[in-house]
Amino acid sequence: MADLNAVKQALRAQQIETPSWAFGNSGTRFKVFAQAGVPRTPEEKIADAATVHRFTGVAPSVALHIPWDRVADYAKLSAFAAEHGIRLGAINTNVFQDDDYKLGSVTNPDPAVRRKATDHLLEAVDIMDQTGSRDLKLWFSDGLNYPGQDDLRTRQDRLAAALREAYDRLGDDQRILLEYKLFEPAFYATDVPDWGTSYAHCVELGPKATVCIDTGHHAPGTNIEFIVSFLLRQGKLGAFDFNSRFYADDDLMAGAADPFQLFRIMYEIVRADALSPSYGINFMLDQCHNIEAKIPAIIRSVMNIQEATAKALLVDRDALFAAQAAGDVLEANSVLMDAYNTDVRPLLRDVRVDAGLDPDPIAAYKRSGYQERIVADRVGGEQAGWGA
Ligand code: PSV
Ligand code: MN
Repeated sequence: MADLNAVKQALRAQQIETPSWAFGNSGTRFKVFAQAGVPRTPEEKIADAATVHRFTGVAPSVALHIPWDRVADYAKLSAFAAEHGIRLGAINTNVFQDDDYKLGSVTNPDPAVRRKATDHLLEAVDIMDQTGSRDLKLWFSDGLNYPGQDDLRTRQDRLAAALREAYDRLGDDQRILLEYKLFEPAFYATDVPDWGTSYAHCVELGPKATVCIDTGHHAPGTNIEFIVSFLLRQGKLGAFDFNSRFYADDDLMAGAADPFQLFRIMYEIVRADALSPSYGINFMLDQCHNIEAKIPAIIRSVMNIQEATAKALLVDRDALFAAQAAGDVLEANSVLMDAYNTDVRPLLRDVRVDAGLDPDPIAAYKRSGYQERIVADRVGGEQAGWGA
């Protein structure tokens, strides 16, 4: 049996990073449905992220995306976050929205465009120096739409060169998180399409480069927990971008589409004793709330991850390992399923009450009047949005 006190302690210590862009407007290429009260500035996004932390107690940092969150003084922004009880987390780069990047950023055939893109990565490390962020998160939309459009192999060389420059610019306590994505916006070939490509580049770079798994970036049916377990064994899993998908990169609330998959992922984390913040994995969300209210959707995502984690912590590992060693297929599966089928909501309510929080974060948020306040206050100016 899992030790209930240890389970509670682990849940209390868990940390989940929210993404600044999830608080802003987002949509599909067909329509962005704007919502009242959406932040207009990085400071307002930070205030919303702090609100998620206030009600959940486990979301003490917010990731920034540059240039969406560009400010004149990042040290001041960091102090602003601290005043609100949170800190600035990963710095996400954006080399996918300028006209120059039509044929790629760091893998573009034009050396001037590659220089511009690489300079942006270096600028992001300058920002990290000011915000105190540890993580530089890199995602490249680079790829090809048509066979023959460019040379697949040369593009890997260009990618490696840019990564090397960024890596060499890192401080002692900073690291690269290299994210992969199967497709989109490129439809034929993406330059970092899968974990193997990301892993190989990270190994070539050195110990300060690790893989970021965005759960929405795989082919349907991919066994993500296998990737998690493999990368953990290699010491190369740096971060998650959690979200849910039904078809492609849907960016829905974590745990909404496939809570069982999220449980299986969290089991591998628990299995490797990698849950504690001291292990160094950055458990981030990367979501877009196109039709649902944003702050409660983010709170719900945090709660879903907590539930998957609680179930993973409840797995009776002695019984599981014994059944596995005995080759008892049915028993091993049943031990795992017992944990998954446990209703952990009462346990999590206890954990929250012990931490001085409301047991029901969404109800508490609704009662707090925060939503009404931001709707009343945030009038005029331009709402923040994905891509704005
Ligand atoms: C790309 O789809 C991605 O997952 C990367 O993490 C980007 O930085 C993020 O989405 C932007 O929303
Ligand atoms: Mn992502």
